[in-house]
Amino acid sequence: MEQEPISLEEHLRSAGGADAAELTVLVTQLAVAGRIIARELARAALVGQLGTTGGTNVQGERVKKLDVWANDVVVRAMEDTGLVTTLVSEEMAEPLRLTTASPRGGWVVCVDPIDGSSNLDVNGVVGTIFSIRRGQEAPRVPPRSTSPEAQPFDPAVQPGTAQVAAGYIMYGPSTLMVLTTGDGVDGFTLGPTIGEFVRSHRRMRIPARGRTYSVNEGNSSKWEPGVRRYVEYLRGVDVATGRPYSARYVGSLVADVHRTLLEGGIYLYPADAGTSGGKLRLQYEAAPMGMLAEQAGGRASAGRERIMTLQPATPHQRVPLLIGSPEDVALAEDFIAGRHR
Ligand code: AFP
Repeated sequence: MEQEPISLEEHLRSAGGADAAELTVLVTQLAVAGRIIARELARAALVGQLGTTGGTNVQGERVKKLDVWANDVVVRAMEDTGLVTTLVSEEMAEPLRLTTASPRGGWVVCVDPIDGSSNLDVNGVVGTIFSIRRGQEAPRVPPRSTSPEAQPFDPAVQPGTAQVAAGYIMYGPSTLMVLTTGDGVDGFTLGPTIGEFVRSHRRMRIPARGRTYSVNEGNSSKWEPGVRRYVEYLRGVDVATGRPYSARYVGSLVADVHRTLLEGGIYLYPADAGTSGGKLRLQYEAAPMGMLAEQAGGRASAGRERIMTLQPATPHQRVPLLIGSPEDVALAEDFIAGRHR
């Protein structure tokens, strides 16, 4: 624990740089939304907030009451900043376009208000995932083509490399925000008495290799052969390579990636064989987790390419995800490419 407790706001302000002031407002507002969501989760069963709304979202998933409720909390928090031009959310079919007074051109926020919704009614760990990008296109060389068929810049669909900040808020035994603004990864625990996020995990680094793998093995019959061989390899017995790995799967990306960042190993959500999609959404699941993993010394891959450089075609585009320790992700890619049998 640090000698002097450092609050989230102090940490952000000390980052410096032209964006620090506005980023501090955006991230501390997300922290406020996180505190409100944490309180509601704690009392949800007492106030009829468990269960579904009866509707489905743009992903075709049954919507939980808390999915919609948490989305409203995040939308209000971002609107109140006056800094956001575009809000992409798992719970909104179309991006929300807002006007901004930001002298820096405004910001785009992509968010999964409740990640791991299937855990809500069983009192399991869930989280909020967020990703912050610029509202205006950064100068590029060569400049974007102006020909009629060229895609105009759309702030709602940008690659992971456009992220200025990314993080998640994990609602577990403690409420914890894990954040990067492009200079390493830090964790902030919500002090239950002071109601402030205080830095508790300084400069998090993922181990080069782990002993744990995290995947929904129920889908294994749908995986491509390379993925199946890789998971079979992890279950093989070989002391020298630390196998068999232990299997851990919470069903919430936030919980499974958080454990992986701290203890090493790999989380996978592969695509079904013959499809490129996978389940996880690029903009508010894979890309923010990818930035965190890379900033902590890890890797994030779609199997054959780096997650962070993928250009989404739509706000809710899905991608396969392999994320975790650099050596584990590299080995998984070798199996997928057939370089390892
Ligand atoms: P929800 O937020 O819709 O529950 O999805 C959770 C998630 O996107 C991710 O958090 C989990 O790792 C993964 O999906 C769980 O998916 P399966 O239930 O198919 O294993």
